[in-house]
Amino acid sequence: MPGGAASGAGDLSRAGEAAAAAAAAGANPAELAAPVPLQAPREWRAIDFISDLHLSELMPATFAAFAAHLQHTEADAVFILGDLFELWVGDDARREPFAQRCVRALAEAAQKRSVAIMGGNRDFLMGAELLADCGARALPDPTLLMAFGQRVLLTHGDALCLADHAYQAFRRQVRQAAWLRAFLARPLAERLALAREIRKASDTRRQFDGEGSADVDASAAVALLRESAAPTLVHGHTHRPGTEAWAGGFVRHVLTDWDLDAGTRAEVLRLTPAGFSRVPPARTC
Ligand SMILES: [Mn+2]
Repeated sequence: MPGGAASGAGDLSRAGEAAAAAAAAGANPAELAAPVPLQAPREWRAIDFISDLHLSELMPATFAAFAAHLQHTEADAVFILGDLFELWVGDDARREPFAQRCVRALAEAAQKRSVAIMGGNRDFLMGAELLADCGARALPDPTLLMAFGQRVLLTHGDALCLADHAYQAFRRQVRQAAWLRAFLARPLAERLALAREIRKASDTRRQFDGEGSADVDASAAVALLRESAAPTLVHGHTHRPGTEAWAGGFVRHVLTDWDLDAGTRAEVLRLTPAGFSRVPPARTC
């Protein structure tokens, strides 16, 4: 990596190469690797799932609710399933003022409970340096969580929106090692400008998110669930929260996005030994 533009780029390049090799093998239409198993510690009694907070300095109320939840939730763990950030342009951005506030909130929470973070389509460039600063565990996409005797498949969701061919082509492109290297070699200021542009330019936004009408492909999702011997899928990305039963005894829980600035949306999906429930974010006492 000439000039050391981003010291986390080596890991990302290797990940990109592995993804490209897997894609070339052509076995998995969703281009998802095999789920990585994760066993919850026996003493845990509750796990929170959230996603799609799209944090930026332009959403102070959303950030405040997120920070309060991290601090005050009664859960033993908070699992963030992608798109925590509006756009993450590389770990060298972690010293930007707003990123520092996010890092502090996460690191403080990580002193009290387990914090695990999965990359989404907006922040898949989050790397080991950021996660180390946050005291957070990396959650690969997909992850097979085993907790309270249940097997639950966790994914951001974008990789399963198969009908959106344009988005899938874009996704393949931006996860290739050469693209990642070239992108991370661009000056930080230029990458941060892209992060600002994505909020204003709907074309750019659509490129990164795919078509808003796209949904997870149920048959691909069920195939993945079958392979994992997991009856339950939890994902975000589509911003269409709800719980849906699929044929064969499968269930999916879709997380809501958070917006307490322009909107009134914020919700936590909680797993306990009694099952799943949806609860409002914990607030400052
Ligand atoms: Mn997303």
